[in-house]
Amino acid sequence: MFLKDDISHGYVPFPEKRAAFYKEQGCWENRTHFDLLKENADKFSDKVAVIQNEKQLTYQMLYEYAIHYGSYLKQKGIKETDFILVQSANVIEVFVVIFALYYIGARPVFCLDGHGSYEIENIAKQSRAVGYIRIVDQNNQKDARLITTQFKQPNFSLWFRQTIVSQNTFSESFSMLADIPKDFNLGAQATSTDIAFLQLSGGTTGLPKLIPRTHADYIYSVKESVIAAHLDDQIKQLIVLPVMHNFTMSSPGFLGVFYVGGTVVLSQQSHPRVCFEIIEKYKINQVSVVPAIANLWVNSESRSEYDCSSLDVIQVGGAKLLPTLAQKIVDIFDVKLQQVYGMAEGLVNFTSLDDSLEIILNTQGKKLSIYDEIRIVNHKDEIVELGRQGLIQTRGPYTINGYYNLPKINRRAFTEDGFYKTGDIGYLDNLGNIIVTGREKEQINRSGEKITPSEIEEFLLHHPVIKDVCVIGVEDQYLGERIKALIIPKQNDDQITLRDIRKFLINKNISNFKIPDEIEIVTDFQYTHVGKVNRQKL
Ligand code: OOB
Repeated sequence: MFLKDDISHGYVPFPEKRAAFYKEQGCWENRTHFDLLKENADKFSDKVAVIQNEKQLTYQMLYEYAIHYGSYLKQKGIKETDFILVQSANVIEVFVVIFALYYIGARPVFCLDGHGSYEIENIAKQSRAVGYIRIVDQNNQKDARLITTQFKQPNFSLWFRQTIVSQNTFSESFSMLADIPKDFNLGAQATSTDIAFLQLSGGTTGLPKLIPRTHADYIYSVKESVIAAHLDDQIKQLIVLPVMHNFTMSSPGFLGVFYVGGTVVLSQQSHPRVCFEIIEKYKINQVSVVPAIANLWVNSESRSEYDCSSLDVIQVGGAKLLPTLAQKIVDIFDVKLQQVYGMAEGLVNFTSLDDSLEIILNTQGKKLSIYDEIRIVNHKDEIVELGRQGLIQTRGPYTINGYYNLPKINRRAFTEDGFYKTGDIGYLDNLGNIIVTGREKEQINRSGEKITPSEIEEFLLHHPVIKDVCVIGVEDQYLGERIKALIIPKQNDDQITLRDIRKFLINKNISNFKIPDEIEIVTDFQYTHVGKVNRQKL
């Protein structure tokens, strides 16, 4: 069943035939995210689900808080199927908020903590969200005030805005619940094939690309990821990447840990000392990072000061992991490495924990589901010979069929037979492992954060002394890629510094991670034979 309202707002459902097939094969189960939490509360009751510093939640507490906060949201006027923006640091309260929304059948729109009011406003417009919940860390309160005052209220029928400050205890964070009775009858759940939430595609621009994931397709990807990552109830996972990211949520992520009744421990920082201390203290056995963090950790002198011997698996994904760094991770941490190549649009690939070291170091592994279809094509969409490099396209039981509310972009991003054009370049070996070698899409991958160059260029063209600008990604030892702006000034003697540029962009309220790391003043760009700036050459 698909909601009429969603269809009229541009949700592209799975084609009937494929949907029937995935159901028949048992991929899609008839349960929602809230059903999962309810089952977990019954099964794992007093087991600790989440820890952040001195705070912790058992499965039963998480369930009850979610119902309590959901009752509060409902009283505030949030209705079933409403889209609510959720922006959060890596704090424990976020889990309560997400499951509270699922409880009342509302749908979170997952924003990144780093997003500024510019992005938040665009995401609100695109999703037609009727509310915004910002969860901040104690250290971060100034930033929260900034966002809520700068944010212009869009013209919606209801605009609910709320900031939860993560304080010492839950009752302080959720002090608004004091007078609200917990009402177990208030919940109005979605069905499993409804949109559960919207996630953002990498490089969110003025027109954010929103990814609608259904309960059934997402839970299926979690269930398969649990198998691929060999999770069981002994899992103690450190969360260091942003909680709202797809990798952190489902590959296997915290949902995978909840699925088996394990424990997640949150860190707000990726600094080696901070993370090593948590690993030692809680005997963490699994963590997922991007290559830039892995690089920081393997090169950290503080490594020998902490006992990280509890670590069994380090997962690395989100950006290309070079084999030399991969080898260092295995040697220095004495762990199993698991490479993960995935995308918020759906498809995820894992190396197997039982693969040979050769495969683990050099490939991004195999597709998660036997029903995933991956094809490598040339520019005419023709399938190339096995082992040949080309464009990666995919469709399957948990890959979307279109972005939300973007019919024009969908015509370019998906093929007629429903394959998503990932924009990545790579090849398959004869064992079915994928090797990602590059990308065609105009995107910078800075420590796993995706940036669209044209968006930054657009902003900079409004700078009073800039005549023309080209933003590119350049290789960086620590970040993978850093952002460089090549600038042609209006007058030869115009003075432009990196500080000016940063200040100018900060004033536009865009995410910090999109701000150039470097600038170069040039007199001209290099062009391709069709007159486009030759980014590759630059
Ligand atoms: C993950 O998701 P997104 O949506 O932030 O980014 C997806 C893009 C991919 O299309 C690819 O360009 C790049 O990030 N990427 C990789 C990679 N993993 C992602 N490029 C090379 N090697 C890898 N291992 O980044 C994401 C979602 C779920 C699980 C893991 C990562």
